[in-house]
Order: sequence, then C-alpha cells, then structure tokens
Amino acid sequence: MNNPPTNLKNQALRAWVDDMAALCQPDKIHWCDGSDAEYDMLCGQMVEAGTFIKLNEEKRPNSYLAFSDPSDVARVEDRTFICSKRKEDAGPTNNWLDPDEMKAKLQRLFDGSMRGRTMYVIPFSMGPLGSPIAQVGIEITDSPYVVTNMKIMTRMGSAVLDVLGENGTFVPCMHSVGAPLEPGQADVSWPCNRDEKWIVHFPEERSIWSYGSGYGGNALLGKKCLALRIASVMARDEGWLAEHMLILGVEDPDGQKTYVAAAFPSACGKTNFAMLIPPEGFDGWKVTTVGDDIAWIKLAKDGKLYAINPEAGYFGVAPGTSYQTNPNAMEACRRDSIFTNVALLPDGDVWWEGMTDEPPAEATDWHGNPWTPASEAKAAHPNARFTAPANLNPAIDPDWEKPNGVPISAFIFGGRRTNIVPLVMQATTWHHGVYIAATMGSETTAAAFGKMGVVRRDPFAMLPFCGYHMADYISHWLNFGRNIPNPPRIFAVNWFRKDDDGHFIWPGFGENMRVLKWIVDRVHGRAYSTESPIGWMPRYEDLNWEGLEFSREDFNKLMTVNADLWKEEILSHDELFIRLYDRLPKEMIFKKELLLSALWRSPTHWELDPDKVTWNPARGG
Ligand code: TSX
Ligand code: MN
Repeated sequence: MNNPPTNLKNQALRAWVDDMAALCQPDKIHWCDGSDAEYDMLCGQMVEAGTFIKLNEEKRPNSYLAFSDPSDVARVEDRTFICSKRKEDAGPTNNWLDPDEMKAKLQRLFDGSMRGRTMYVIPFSMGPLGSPIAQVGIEITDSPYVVTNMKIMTRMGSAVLDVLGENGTFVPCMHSVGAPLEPGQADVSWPCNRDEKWIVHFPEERSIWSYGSGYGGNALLGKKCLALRIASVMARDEGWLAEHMLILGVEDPDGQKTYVAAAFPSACGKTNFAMLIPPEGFDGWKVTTVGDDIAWIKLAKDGKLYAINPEAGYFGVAPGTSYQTNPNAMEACRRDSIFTNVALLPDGDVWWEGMTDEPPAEATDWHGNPWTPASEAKAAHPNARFTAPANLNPAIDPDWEKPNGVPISAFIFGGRRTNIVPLVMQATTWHHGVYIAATMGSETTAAAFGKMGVVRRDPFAMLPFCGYHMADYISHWLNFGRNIPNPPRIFAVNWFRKDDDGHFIWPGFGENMRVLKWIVDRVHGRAYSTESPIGWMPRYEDLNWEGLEFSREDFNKLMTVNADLWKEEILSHDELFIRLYDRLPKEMIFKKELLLSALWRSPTHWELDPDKVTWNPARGG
C-alpha cells in the first residue's frame, strides 16, 4: 500500500508517514512526484468526480474551475489556533488551547478520517529549491485539489526529497478534509466537514494540523500556516523576518534597480501593487514582481537585507481583477490555472464581478445555478480565487528565483483609511517606522466584517498570521533593526483617502507609481521632503505629475495633517497597546508621547487662526 519513492532517504519522514497512515486509515498512499503527468492524472480524476470543470481549451488552456461547498469559502480565523506550551506565548491576539489537549483532540479527529480516500504525500519547498533561505515542508492530505494547487503555489515533488536528504528537517503539515467515506458511499464534489474545522499550529515543535476545510489558506498549508505562522516563529528564534509582504523591483531609466517590500492588510490591492504598470509620464521606468504576498528576509554579511518570495504562484482574489486594474494578473491566469468559486460562462470560460465593464448575458454562478445580470446574488463569491503560476506574470522579475534573494531598500506599510492618514510619508527613524507599522489599521469595508468604516488595527498586516505574541513580534522588529548598519527606509502609504463628498481623491492603481518613484528617489537621496509632525512628506513639486492632471489643491487634501484628528488617532493606539501591555516594548509608548508632543500647537494660535491646527506640505513646517 505504501510505495515510497526510491529517493526517499529520510527515515524521520518515512516513520511520520507510516504513523499518519496508521492513524488516518486511507485506502491508498500516493507519494507526489510533482510531474505534469501526475497533475494531469489528478485533474482528470477530479473532472470525473465533479470537483473540477475543465475550461475551454482555446479560451483558457489547461485550466480548471472548482465550486467549493458554501460552508468552505475562506480562512477560518476563529478556528485558527496557536498551541504554544504557555498561553502567554501565543499572546492576546491568537486563539490558544493547551497543546496536549489539542493533540488528544486531533488524534480523535484524524482517527480514520481518510477512510475511503487516497492519502497524498506532498514534498514541497517554500523558496527556490536549495536556496539557503528556503524551508522544506511535507503536506499529507486527502484532497487532490490541494495537491494540484500546491503544484502551482510551491516547488513540489520528487526533487524536494533530494534536497531533504537523509538528515534534513521538514515542517510536517497534516491535512484532512474530515469527510471519510463508508464502503459504497458516494463522494461529493467538494468534501469538507461542515461541523468542525480546526487550523492548528504547534510553534515549539513547528508542526501544523488542519482539519475539516479544503479551501485556500486552511488547506494549502505551505502558505499562511508554514510561510507565515510557523516561519514567524523560526524567524524570531533565528534572527530573520517572515513577513506578509509583496516584493517588487523598480527599474529607473538608467537601469538602476531598487527593491521594496510592502505590507497591506487584506482588501488593499496588494497583488495589484506588486504588478503595477507605470502610467504615462514614466518612460523608461519598469516595475517587476518578485512576490505578491509573503517575504522571507535575512540580513547578509554585506549589511543589507535580502528577501525571497517563498511561493511559486499567486492565490489571488479574482473579483475586481481586470485588464484595467491588473493586466499582469489577468495574463498570469490566462492558462495553466485553477479557479475556485468564480462563475462559468456558456463558452467554458470564467467570469467574475469587475472583470468586464459589461456583465455576461448568462452564466453559472459559484453555487452551480443559472445566473443573469438580473440575479440578485453575485455570480462569483467575493473571495473567489485564481491559482496561477508566478512565471506567467509578464512582469515577473528576472531575479525572482535567485536563491540568495534580492536586496531590499525600503519597507512600505499601507492601510485603507478614508481620512486622517496622508497619501505618503516617510518614517524619521527605524523605531518610528516600527511604530507606524505596529499601529497601522484598515477601515472595514464589507458589512460581513462588522460596522462599516471602523478602524481595525492590524500590526504589520500580521495579526491573523503571527505565530506568537504580537508584542514580542514588535520587539523582534526593533531588535532586528539594531543589527542593520544602514537599515531600509520605512514609508507609510494610503491610496484610499476620500473628499467631503465621499469620492476617492487619489486615482490609485498605476498612478501609485508617482508615490513609488518618490520613495525610491528618497532611498537614493534624490528627492526632497519636508518635516511634518508625523513624518517626512513630499511637497507637490516633489512628485512627477507628467501625464496626470492632479491639482495642488487635491494634493493638499491628500496630505493635510489635522492636528486635532491626529491627536485622537494617536490616543486610539492605546487600545492596541493596552491589549499588548505586558510585553509591549517601551519604545512604542515613548514614540506615542513624542508624536503627541509634536502635534501640540499653542491654543492662542488656534483661536487666532484655526487653520494653524492643520499642517500641509505647501506651507511646510
Ligand atoms: O488595488 C488597488 N489599488 C492598488 C493598485 C496598485 N485598489 C483596489 C482595492 C481593492 C482590492 C484601489 N482602489 C486603489 C489602488 O491604488 N485605489 C482604489 C480606490 C479607487 C477606486 C476607483 C477609482 C479610483 C480609486 N477610479 C475609478 O474607478 C475610475
Ligand atoms: Mn495575504
């Protein structure tokens, strides 16, 4: 029943697979070799089983569509646990259960959980094969959907066993959809467990157990579970960074290349920014993608930071993606891709809200029901995804698979804020940058996430992805900075400020290049900036406006720092700080006090000239 490949030399892996097979009692064990033949075979099987619909070979070559169970459409944060030995080490922002109790529970759940199914063993590398920054994981799963997605999203298969060798270490990633089949029981197209889902991490032993879901980050365990939650623990222990960041390269007309890494919470258009196309007025400038979601960053002997993208594909949100908003992503999923919960067109192609100006006359929605533009429900689920190979992105960086990574010159942190936060500013120091990142927030957009327009703090965009105490994470960033001789500059951006009529002031998308250029120019000492109470800011004349009509007045609307509102903003940081109180580094408190001091203005001035309580770059300090 168990036929391990001949290049399996790792006894620990052999023993673990034997143990898990005994526990889960699958009908068969399949060791994935990662070949195209294996991929085609599994896709064919899933077409047979009704999990996959083969898309039109002319319109969408070698591509498939899956509709998930309606109970299984997103990451389940309330079912996600960090089971460190001590609750304090998971911190107040993570769910926690005692690891021994959790293991007992998992043993019960996984006991016979794969009956009637095939157990797949997926060797995968997060990062280029053999890269000194990469990590090996082994995912055991009973989902062929997971296998095919892991083939796109990671370096997967036989070659990973060679990298692992006899004594290499790997992160064991145990996954079951939690839907065993009795003899003769017919399968469903999207097996999962509607009653129970568990996404569990054991940070001390660096292992992952996931039960009950077949969707995205719940099931493709290399991504959020390994590359962020477990890797963040490794990074803390070993002195590097595992970040929820895109990595992009900016090439200027002289051919000079500058790499930046940027963190945004969800729904801020991270993938769009990673694949930005410079607008009119930027002849000779080029933006290239290294990664769109995760960065692993190490300090090298030359004193610079080098980053790799541990992934090999994009698991991107489909709705809103179009040839207008992100042509490179559209090209990446032109072929060889898997779509989940988008709509099916009569011609065998896919569609989703925002893909075209005009909706199609008819489609099959993600529930599998007939859909027309008159239908009340959406055709695609708002969290519908494409799984696309990174090397199909026309803007892929030539060095995206460089084993030692690319040098990072700046960090950018962004959020979705309709007022108060300016378009762009630069932190004055590393610890100021850490403060900005620690207190970054995004306004809620969908009613599903609670009240509209409420700011949710999401430190470093890592709140759902940090495998330990968030205050220790902030300390780790401060510590890390202490060892860098000439650290990357840190910037904050906000594409989402609105005017009094509720309209976005900034056009965003490709026009963000104007901000990116200023950031790159600042890094190289080529751009001017002026001191505001909350950071360094460009004046109107410090950005390139060629090819865009954007007035000085509108720029001032984007950049105005209202002292009253900013004092409230900074006082509201206390809500987060009190939550993290017992381990919060003192720098955060000191910085908060200093920022408040900088915002203080003489009340007599306020009375004489209310305008003096606001600062904008036109007037300078
Ligand atoms: O991704 C976005 N970016 C970053 C692009 C590099 N989005 C989409 C966010 C949801 C995922 C944006 N939305 C951006 C942005 O910069 N800005 C906005 C807001 C906005 C939306 C529409 C328009 C302008 C701004 N204009 C028109 O629709 C014509
Ligand atoms: Mn992400």
